[in-house]
Amino acid sequence: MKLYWTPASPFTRKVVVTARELGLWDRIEIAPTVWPLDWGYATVQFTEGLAEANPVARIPTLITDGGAALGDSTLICQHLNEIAAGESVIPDGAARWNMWSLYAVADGLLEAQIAIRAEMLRPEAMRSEGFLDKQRDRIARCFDHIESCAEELDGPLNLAQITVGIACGYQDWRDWLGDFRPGHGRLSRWYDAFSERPAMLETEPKETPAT
Ligand SMILES: N[C@@H](CCC(=O)N[C@@H](CS)C(=O)NCC(=O)O)C(=O)O
Repeated sequence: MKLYWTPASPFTRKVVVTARELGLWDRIEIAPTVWPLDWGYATVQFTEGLAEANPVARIPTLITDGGAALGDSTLICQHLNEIAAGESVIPDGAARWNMWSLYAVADGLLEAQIAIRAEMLRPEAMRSEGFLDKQRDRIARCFDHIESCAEELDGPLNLAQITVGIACGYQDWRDWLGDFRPGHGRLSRWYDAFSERPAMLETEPKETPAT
């Protein structure tokens, strides 16, 4: 498999953490991507092969062993879960839909974080404070929701936990997003432990290398 990747992307980190936790990481070849800083508001020069494989031209994009291009992290994680031998991060039965419910909140939180990142890349005079506030409000509601059902983070490892952990990590890394901990004690304590997992430590976010 081949993964279009950068260490700065939380959606890509979700895929990498999932692959590591499922024991599939050594089956994935990395294709590093570059992102000129105007990517947030302009069409940029794409890394060779990315737009040809996935016209949406976003990462993560995974080329499966069968040659299918999967251009969405949720889809990629489902594919990885399907081919993993014995391991699973998607529970069966009733627990499955509780997991997907929490997952969708954490994934929406990631989308809001990235929307702010893109807006912050615009020249200051072009930024919309209303848009930024809307995303900040969404992030606050999502963290409040996760805190209110934090007991769901305590079971066996699943994709919702991975996504919540990555959202917390992104919030810490982009310090202009603000500290998620005040008022979220159970989530904070859970994240302190979760962030020590080897798959989390080995994928801590970094800026995209220039070349
Ligand atoms: N829903 C997509 C979102 C992917 C996404 O937004 N990726 C960002 C990086 S974190 C990207 O490639 N942005 C480049 C662009 O929008 O031009 C997923 O889950 O994979």
